[in-house]
Amino acid sequence: MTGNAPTTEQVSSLLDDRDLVVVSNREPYSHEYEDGEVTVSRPAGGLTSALDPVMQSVGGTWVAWGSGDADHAVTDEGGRVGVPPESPAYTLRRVPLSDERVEGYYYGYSNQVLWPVCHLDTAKVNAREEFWQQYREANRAFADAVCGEAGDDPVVWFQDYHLALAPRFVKANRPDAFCMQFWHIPWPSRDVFRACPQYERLLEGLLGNDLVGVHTDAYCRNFLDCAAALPGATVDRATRSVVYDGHRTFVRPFPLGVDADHHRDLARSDAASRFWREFGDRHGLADVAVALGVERLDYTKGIPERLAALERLWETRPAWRGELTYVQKASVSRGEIPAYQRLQERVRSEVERINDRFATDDWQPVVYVEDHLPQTGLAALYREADLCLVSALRDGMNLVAKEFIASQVQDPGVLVLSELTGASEELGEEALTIHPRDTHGFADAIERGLRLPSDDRSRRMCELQRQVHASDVYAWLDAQFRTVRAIRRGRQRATPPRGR
Ligand code: GDG
Repeated sequence: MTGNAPTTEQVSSLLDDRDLVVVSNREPYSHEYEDGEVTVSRPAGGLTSALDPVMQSVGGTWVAWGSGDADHAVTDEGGRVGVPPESPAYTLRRVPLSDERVEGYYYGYSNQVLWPVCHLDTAKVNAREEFWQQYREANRAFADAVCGEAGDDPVVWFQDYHLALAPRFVKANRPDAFCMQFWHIPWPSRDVFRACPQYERLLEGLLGNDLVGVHTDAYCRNFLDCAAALPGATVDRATRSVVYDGHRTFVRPFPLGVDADHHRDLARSDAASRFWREFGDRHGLADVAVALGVERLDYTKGIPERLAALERLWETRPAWRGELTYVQKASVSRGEIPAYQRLQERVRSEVERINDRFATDDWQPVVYVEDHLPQTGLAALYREADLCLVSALRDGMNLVAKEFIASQVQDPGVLVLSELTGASEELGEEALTIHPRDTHGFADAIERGLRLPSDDRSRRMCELQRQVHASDVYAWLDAQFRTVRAIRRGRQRATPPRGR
């Protein structure tokens, strides 16, 4: 946690000292068996590692799927365990889900229906009836766990698209709860959202919240358009709110940021320098320009489109052969789903083909890494890269772009950014903006980035860093908790005092 993190007093006062219950699919700590011993995995993702210190300081409850194989061996009879394990500061309540439920709820409905719909790829939707049943049941299980844990008047904060139905289930049981949800992926237009057969049920579930947060203004408008078409719902665009079933839900953009100070410090660390010395030597990166891509192997991230632009560059501007190496850090993700398996095969075979086509005795065009890197390793790649290429076909925000910016502690690099990311709303002016399917324009932008004069690079990076530090993950938390307080104050004023 860095100096920008809110103090216990700040968070508690914004929440009026009410209990905070965070609910997410992934858990912040998981217990696994390793050679018969129980070991603990630490928070990994950006969001988990930002919320964990907040939870440690305010001490609430985190409800999540217990996915580790030793998870249920260390909990009490109610599924609870204190975390962090060495000095417990808050309660992790683990929700057990059978393999069949995970298959249908997570790999099925969440990632083969909601994910493609929200990323505007409706051809990939696989709307099997049993996926929906499992999604409903899993949401019911999360909601039951929340109701079992929450004290009086809690603030319950749901994360993401895995939990669209849970807020209404919670609200039905616990009308005293203030329910809020952050939707981390894009919210599509109404026409696209209707590709999902249960779109009305999903909206009803989400409108059980008091506050729904999305990354951008555009997603906020799309959400209101969808709600306006729900029978029985009334949308008030002036207050950006929806009244449904007698209850008002506010919808607001809260662009997520990263812990920028932390990423800057990682990039300055000795461990990052050591990592780079070894990595750079192994892959012959000392005397070439380096372009970098970092992502899960997901069809929304535009990896084949990026490889096509790089191939075009090496093909039409051969001076860059031997001068520019592209490093692709790719993590296997959702490998049980056929569309993801196809993408993995396609990316690996394209990398091989491009390397076969252009490689020389002492130069390899694409360095492809699937290993999970330590944070310092990733920081080293960000720091040393001359270009970061983000070419998503759709992306709710894209934190890689922001992590790259925060890690520019030496000679500043250049961000090449897809206009189809949420991040483009904030960073598009100082990044080199591309359309990922315009191969020619994309190749031009790569070359332009490589030739950008140093004063132009510094000016752009300075502005980008100002932006990323000003809108970091703690500003994101603060904006949401302030909105919670404003909504609650507004409601208290609207309620006539009792007994008069
Ligand atoms: C979803 C939305 C939205 C990757 N490889 C390694 C590693 N990573 C970390 C990165 C970054 C994270 O993974 C990826 O975050 P993104 O935001 O780019 O993408 P999604 O996973 O799709 O996230 C997205 C986000 O939610 C938050 O709301 O921005 O639009 O799709 O933090 O650093 N980290 C380490 N080693 C790796 O090898 N340590």
